[in-house]
This record gives sequence, structure tokens and C-alpha cells, in this order.
Amino acid sequence: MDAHVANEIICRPVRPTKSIPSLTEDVTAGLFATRKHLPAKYFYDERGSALFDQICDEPEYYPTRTEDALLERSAREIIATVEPAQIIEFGSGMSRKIRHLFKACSELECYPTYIPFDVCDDVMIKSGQELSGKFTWLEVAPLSGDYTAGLGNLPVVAGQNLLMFLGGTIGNFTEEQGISFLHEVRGLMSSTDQLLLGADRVKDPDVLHAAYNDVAGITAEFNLNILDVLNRELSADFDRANFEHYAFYNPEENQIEMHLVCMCDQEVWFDALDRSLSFNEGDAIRTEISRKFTRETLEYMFNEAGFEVRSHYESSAIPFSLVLARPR
Ligand code: SAH
Ligand code: AVI
Repeated sequence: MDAHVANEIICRPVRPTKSIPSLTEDVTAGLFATRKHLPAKYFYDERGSALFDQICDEPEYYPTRTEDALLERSAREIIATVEPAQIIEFGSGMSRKIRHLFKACSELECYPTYIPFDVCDDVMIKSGQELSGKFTWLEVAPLSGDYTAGLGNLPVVAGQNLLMFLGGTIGNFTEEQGISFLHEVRGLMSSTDQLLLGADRVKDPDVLHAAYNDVAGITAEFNLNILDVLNRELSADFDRANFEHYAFYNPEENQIEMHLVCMCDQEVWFDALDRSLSFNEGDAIRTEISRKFTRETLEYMFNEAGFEVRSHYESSAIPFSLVLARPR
């Protein structure tokens, strides 16, 4: 794996410490199963990342602006508490909200290195260039890779790290996966490191439903883009006109479930797999879960993963949580 360099922002690949399934293995295990599903990480090619960025600006998609406001309000307190030498952010995407922390860093004369860690190099390069233009003291050192492939090769500095996982992305894991990921993060940390986690909360189902069914159809486009990823990466011949975006809130599981529903009987050919897949009208592929937490389920997750909550910043009008936690 080579480093990806653009205008002085160098994305360094992280060596995996665990073996994880390849796209071919994920598709074989997920799409050829009785209940068809795909891991959500495959949404995020360059176009998928740009579409997610557009979703963040849709009026119905409250998480980004709600978390942004929480970060703006709490940034000084967080930086003054942690005084980080490094900020490592998992699934950093466009790194938009972090500007509040860097503004607080400038004011408090604390100058951490920023280490975004994402599967999508393009977004890290673009956002790294923007951030280092705005904060001239900032060194941006992106890491490129899959955070489920093990965190053993991250460049943590003893006792001075702020680790971040924002946007509610923890909700894209099952409960078991989320606890296991946070437990692994906990294993990297010494007693003075801290974790800042953004998690979406249970709320009015209509508000949740609208957020994943924006009238402009950007979320639908984001969902369908995963078929283009499969067409490109596995030389498949999905016709996206034969699928529809379907997202709903499941109140029993406290989660949004996003699907692509097949609108007719069809065969899809995967050249790279040398096999085809039959779909019947009405078959669905589950492409994402987005779990919504209560205060109790959040506390349970932190407790199971070996953390104690230090500060819990919450918004009341539209519930969302930003939690600063430290190893217990
Ligand atoms: N944190 C940002 C972006 C959230 S979108 C925000 O709050 O707005 C989720 C991000 O996680 C995307 O940028 C995607 O590329 C990244 N991502 C998803 N799965 C990943 C994985 N397994 N490893 C690394 N990055 C991943
Ligand atoms: C990245 N993640 C937190 C988003 C979410 O809300 O679960 C992804 C997303 N899917 C549809 N819209 C946004």
C-alpha cells in the first residue's frame, strides 16, 4: 500500500492488525444470503462521501447541525480539559464540525496534530487542505484504512490523545460491534487520554423517518450509490432503476433500517465472481442500520467497553449526545 499524496496532505495507509473480509467475501456472505445485507462502509467511495456531505445539509437531517451546535458550545471546555497533543478521529469524513475544536485550540494556545482516519482518502485530502488553510498552525496527518481492521498500528502518544468518533456513526454498528469497537479503542488509551463520542438519541419516529427520507432524494441517491460501487468494483450489472430506497424506523430495535428494494424479478451478473444472483420482486438488501440511543443504553455501552463518562453534553429540542469519556 502506497501513501496517497496531494498538496502536502499525505494519507498514510494503516497496516491492519486483524483480517477482515474483502468486498468479494462481504458480497458473497451478505448478498447471496437469505436475508440480503451489505456493510455500510461500502457507501463511501468519492461520490458516496460527497452525497453524505450533501445529506448533512438537508433540512430533515438534524444530526449534523445538532452535533455541530453541541461542539461549538462545549469546544473550549473539552480542549481545556484534555489539552491534547493529538486528535485522532475515526470516520472523519469532511471533518467539518471539528473546526470548533481547532478554534478553541487557537484561543487556548494548544496546538495538537490532527489525525483523521477514514476509508475515503479523497475526503481526507480535501478537508485536510481546507483545515490547514484556515488554521495555519495545524498539522494534518491522515490515516487511510478500515477502523474495523484493528487499531493496533495507530500512532498514539502516551497520555495526550483525544480520540473522537462523531456523527452518530457508532450507531451504524450493532450493539455487540459497537461495544467491541469501543473496547478496542479503550485498549489504546492511557488514563489521561479521552474519548469524545457523538451518538444520536431516540426521538419522535416521524423526525427520524424524515431524516432518512429527505424530500430532495439525496439519501435515496446515497443508498443507490452502493449499487454503482458494486458495478464498478465487481463488474456487476445492477440496474439501479430496478431498485428503490426504503428507510424506516424500527421502534423495537431503536434503529433506522435502510434497504434497497427490488422492484421486479431479475438476474444480476457479477463478472468478478463469475456468478449471477437472482432477485424476486420485493426482495430487499439491508444496507445500513443506524441505532438511536437512550441515556441508559449509552451508559451501558460505555460501561461495558471500560469507560466512565466524564461530561455528557446534550441538546434538548432535538435529542443528541456528545459524551466525553475516559478509561475507567
Ligand atoms: N464523522 C463525520 C462523517 C460521518 S460519515 C460526521 O460526523 O459527519 C461516516 C464516515 O465514516 C465516512 O467518512 C466513511 O468513509 C467513514 N467510514 C465508514 N466505515 C468506515 C470504516 N470501516 N473504516 C474507516 N472509515 C469508515
Ligand atoms: C454516518 N452515519 C452516522 C449516518 C447515519 O445517520 O446513520 C449515515 C447515513 N445514512 C443515511 N443518512 C445518513
